[in-house]
Amino acid sequence: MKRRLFIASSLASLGLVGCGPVKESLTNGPFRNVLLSTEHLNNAVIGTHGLAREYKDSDVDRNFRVNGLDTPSDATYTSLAGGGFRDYRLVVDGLVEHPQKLSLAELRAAGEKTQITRHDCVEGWSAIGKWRGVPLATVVAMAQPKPNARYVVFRCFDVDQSGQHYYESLDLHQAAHPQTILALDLNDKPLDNDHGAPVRLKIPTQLGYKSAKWVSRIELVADFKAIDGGTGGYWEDQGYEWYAGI
Ligand SMILES: Nc1nc2c(c(=O)[nH]1)N[C@H]1C(S)=C(S)[C@@H](COP(=O)(O)O)O[C@H]1N2
Ligand SMILES: [Mo]
Repeated sequence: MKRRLFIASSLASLGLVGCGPVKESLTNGPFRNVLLSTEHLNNAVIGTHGLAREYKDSDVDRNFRVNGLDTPSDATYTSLAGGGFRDYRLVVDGLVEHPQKLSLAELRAAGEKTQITRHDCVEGWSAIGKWRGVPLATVVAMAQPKPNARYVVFRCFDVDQSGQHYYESLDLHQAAHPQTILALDLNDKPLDNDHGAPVRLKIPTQLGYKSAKWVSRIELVADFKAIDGGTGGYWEDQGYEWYAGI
């Protein structure tokens, strides 16, 4: 953990990594190889079995930083947000026996849990937040993955300047981790739009970019090679590692 954060923050201080505006220099510049070679030095400490540390209420950072692409401003998202997300439905489909379209009330009724964990961005900043939501495992189980399903892909509402949608993926093992949740609340309030309302992934055992905000759809797939750049996520397509375990 310390080593990864140290590497992340030293790179960040040199301006070599970023989760937002500096994307161009990362992907096209000479630093791409530096990032890739350093990232693979970071062996997982928590791994996929261990638990991320949980904190006390008094540890919570009340001002949780906003990071990443811009909050979606397209007509669909704006009108859903305008209606307090009453018409939002989380689609769960792909390789499942029972596709789902879940309202926020249905999601909450599936069984909420709270966890106070630290979010670690690859740029070198961290923030402790109190997250409340539904274990991803619960939602995946409702849809009942078919035997050939291996990954859970998160499709997001936001797009970058070239029109590329943010997306992320986990394998079923990571998806079943007890601290991997679909968060609806941050610090005792429904997520605000900038933090990913109405539903975001929060996976404290992995780096921040895995915690996809503004999730519109969860798709179960056998592999993700055919999706966008084929590496399993928006940042992965720019060279970040798919496995971002802390
Ligand atoms: N849909 C979407 N999810 C995203 C991002 C994004 O740009 N779009 N940025 C990621 C990155 S790099 C980080 S550090 C966190 C930031 O979450 P926050 O804005 O709640 O701090 O969201 C992650 N999830
Ligand atoms: Mo990030």
